[in-house]
Amino acid sequence: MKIAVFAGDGIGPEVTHEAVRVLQALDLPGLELVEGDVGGAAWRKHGHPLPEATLEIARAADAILFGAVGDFECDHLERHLRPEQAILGLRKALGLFANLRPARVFPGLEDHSALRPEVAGAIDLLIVRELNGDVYFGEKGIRTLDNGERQGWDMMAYAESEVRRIAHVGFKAARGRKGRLCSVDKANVLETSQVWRDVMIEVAAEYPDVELSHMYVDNAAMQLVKSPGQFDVVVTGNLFGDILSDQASMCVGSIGLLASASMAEGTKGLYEPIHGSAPDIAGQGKANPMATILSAAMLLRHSFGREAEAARIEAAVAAALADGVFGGDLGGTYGTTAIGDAVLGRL
Ligand code: GGG
Repeated sequence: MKIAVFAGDGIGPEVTHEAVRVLQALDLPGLELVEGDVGGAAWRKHGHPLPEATLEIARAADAILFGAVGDFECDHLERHLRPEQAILGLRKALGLFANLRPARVFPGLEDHSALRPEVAGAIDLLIVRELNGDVYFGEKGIRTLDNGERQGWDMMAYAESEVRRIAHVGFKAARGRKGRLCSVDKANVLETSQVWRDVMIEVAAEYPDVELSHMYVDNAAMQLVKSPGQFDVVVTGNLFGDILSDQASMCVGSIGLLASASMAEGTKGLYEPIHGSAPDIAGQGKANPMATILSAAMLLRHSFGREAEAARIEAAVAAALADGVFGGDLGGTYGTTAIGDAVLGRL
């Protein structure tokens, strides 16, 4: 049970530390934690955000627990040296193409000010974000136009095979839930989205028990705010999924609560909070580690089949929230360590 732990930048080390404490408290047989450098922290030490040594640790591990990357002090660097290239590089190198981002309202948070109580109880959705394609990985550059202006460009592309494999993940997930899959695209404007939609319809024929619907991304953003309870599984591309899942996090209270699993064809997975490095609160002991603790639960479930332990962690987080253990992100006063202690005490 070899787990690579890549804490990264900003609040990454603080929140990852709490998730590791939770994993260690479970007394899992054969648990081995191997740390590696990523992001701005790795660039400072090794001159690269994803050093070869870190990639080796990742390849040798059964699963990866990832904190966050992002560092303003690296803004001047060329793109391939920026901290974010660590997570993008890991996703690409390990073939992690499917990102599962569940969002549900924990008991005790229904009346939280970030929510509308009348819709809160109904929210239990899963965003399936494609992770290896789209503008993220297309060719890109900055060129000079004839009039002397600089023009930035990013190529957006999706091959049928890339859409097909994420479609299967979405349909299978919907099959294990309420049986509804909403595919989000921008097919009225983008050719990539037309291919995306065509493939979704083709794959749907293999899942007659799943109800497929389509939504333009602008409408999906609006519907998420208006009536988030209508969604079961949402499958979408890399960029739209990145944006919509941050939005979904505020439907359930805070981005500090959303965990994620990034999956490959095999069993290896990378697990991380959906939030970034939050440099404004880094090192102050203020960050909410629950999203990372919940990511550790997803790690145990998806990479090791340890459903009982995963459920124990999730129940402990839910119990802490029900008892009012709120971090600053939820308007409370609990700090990072206190939240970790509260979850550990309820395990
Ligand atoms: N834990 C998530 C994280 O560190 N995010 C920073 C980031 O730049 N992510 C890129 C992405 O998810 O698309």
